Amino acid sequence: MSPEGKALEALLHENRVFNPPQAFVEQANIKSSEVYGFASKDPEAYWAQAAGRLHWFRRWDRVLEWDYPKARWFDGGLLNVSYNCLDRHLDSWRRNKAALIWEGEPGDSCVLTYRDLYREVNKFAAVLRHLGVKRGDRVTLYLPMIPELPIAMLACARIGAVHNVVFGGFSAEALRDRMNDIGTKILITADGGYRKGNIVPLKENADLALEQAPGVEKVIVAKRTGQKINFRQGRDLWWHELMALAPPYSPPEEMEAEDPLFILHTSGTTGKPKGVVHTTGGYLVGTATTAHMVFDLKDEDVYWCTADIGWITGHSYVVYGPLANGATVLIYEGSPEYPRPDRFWQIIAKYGVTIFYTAPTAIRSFMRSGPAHPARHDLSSLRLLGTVGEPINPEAWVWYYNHIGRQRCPIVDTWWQTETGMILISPLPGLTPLKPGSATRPLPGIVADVVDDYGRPVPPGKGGYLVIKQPWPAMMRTIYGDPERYSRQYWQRIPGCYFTGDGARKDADGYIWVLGRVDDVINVSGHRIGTMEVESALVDHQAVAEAAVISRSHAIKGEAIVAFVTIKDGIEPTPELANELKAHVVKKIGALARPEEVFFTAELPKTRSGKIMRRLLRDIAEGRALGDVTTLADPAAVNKLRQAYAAEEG
Ligand code: 7RM
Repeated sequence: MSPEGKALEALLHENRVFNPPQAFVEQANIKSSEVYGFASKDPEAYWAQAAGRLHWFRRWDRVLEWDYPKARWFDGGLLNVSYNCLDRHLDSWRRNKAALIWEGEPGDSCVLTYRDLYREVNKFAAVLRHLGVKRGDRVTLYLPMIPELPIAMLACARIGAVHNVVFGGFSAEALRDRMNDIGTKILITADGGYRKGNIVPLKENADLALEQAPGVEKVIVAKRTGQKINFRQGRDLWWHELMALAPPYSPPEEMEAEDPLFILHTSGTTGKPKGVVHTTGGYLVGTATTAHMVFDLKDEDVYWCTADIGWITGHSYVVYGPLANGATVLIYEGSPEYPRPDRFWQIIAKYGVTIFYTAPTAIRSFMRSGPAHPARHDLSSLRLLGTVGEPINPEAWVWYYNHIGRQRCPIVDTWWQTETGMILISPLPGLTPLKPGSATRPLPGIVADVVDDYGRPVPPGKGGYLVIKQPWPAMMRTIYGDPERYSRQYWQRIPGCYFTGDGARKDADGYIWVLGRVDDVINVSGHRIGTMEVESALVDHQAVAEAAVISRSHAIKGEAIVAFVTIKDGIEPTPELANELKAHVVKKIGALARPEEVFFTAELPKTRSGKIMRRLLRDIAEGRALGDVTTLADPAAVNKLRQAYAAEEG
């Protein structure tokens, strides 16, 4: 870090402001900014009120016990997450309301009402109990996006078992490591799943993983594709056969607020994946209340978050937050591009989706295939859009606003992490004027700031580290099996604060602009530049679809900027265009950010959740052997890219 504690220079400035449309304001769940004042004056009273959204078997004794960096929320309280997401809705007219609308990639579909979902969850809870699963036992779920996945999660929650969802796109090794890390006894998987018209061989992967996961006693297999699989007698059991014998009711356990609900692994920049532990009470209070405020959920909504349930976004905002609110949730199994690039728009029109929440990387790929695809479909049901996962460049924001929201829908740019469990920084859609590219302000009850290495707030407009200064209910409680790493990595880096690992700047209005991970920072001639800012400038050029910027060592400047650029269909990747792009960055940011090199590529290396793996691009630019590629969506593409880069470098 620099001696003055100067963390990051913020160079891009976006001045457009979009006010919430009057029609939206009038019907919004949160109409008055008083909630911010109330929450900051008396945070515990605010969170107690939020907890009042839930059903508690026993009320908590204390809202918060904060023994830095250990938090206990709603201690003494007893509740059950599946009871809150299901049972209590059955006492109302919602019993026959659609809870899940499910669409398979091949075009099959089904609807589960709250009553249906309740019945399936009860039966599966009974199945798990019958197999000897008890409170606190860990259960791994390795499933496609089919109803069995949320059913199994809610069934675990019902009996107090701790679920560990492993994204269905992960490999056998990744599954094995995660199961062994947490000591799983039961694995729930499927024969296969559909993706881009192909079958993902989940059971085959699971069989490989199980060869080196001796602690797993039983494997429950849901039938999705019907393809031939190996079945080991005594260990493997069919989901449908177990369910056929299960009783229709299985009582919910009364869980302590601080009992763990799930473990979800997240990859750090280095080292093995961390098992992030989330608990019962605080997590559900946090996700239920933010789903209500940020997505403005109403009973009439058809809500669609496109994230896979295997990521935190799917846990918090496909399953728990929306179902705790009694919402109708759409789940789509497959790829946005199958069978054609307009599948999402076709689904929105088919079901009359009102709230649509997706990732910037998806939006940029929609931009690339062009506005004609959404233009062909009736998207008039949409009333609110959201984004999550990475900073959204203003051009993509404005495209989303114009071509998907058709200038009617506010966009909630929601900043949060696996570790935070719930959205922490986001607009409230009926209240907050929007600036494209900014997640705007911390939600009520959240205290966030931008600071230097010593924890001192940096002046407006200056870059620094994004930190959170007060505990919040859905915060991670520990890393499974490694409490020391929890303290060190998140709470000791900046004195007194939760360290997010993100760089940000705050503008004069107090709006936060997330600049990306601080390990994605480049230091050119003493200027620390967020790679995202350069990327944003590149994507601002009409020829560019997507850009990833990294640095390689440079004798004079310390580091030099290398831009990997994907251009739009039908445009030629010429040396002239490369020069034009360099000039464009200079125009948008300044000469200090001028890329040394612009390298055109058809594909950028991405994780399966769509995050660009800049670490691999750095390896390529430095001519090093590639590091760990096991989390890549397409490991072959990165090798081609490396060869092409080496050839051009001569
Ligand atoms: C929800 C999720 C967390 C990291 C986080 C940021 C980046 C997420 C935004 C964002 C800018 C956003 N969890 N990030 N949301 N950056 N604006 N709205 O993605 O654990 O997988 O990733 O993602 O860098 O630290 S995550």
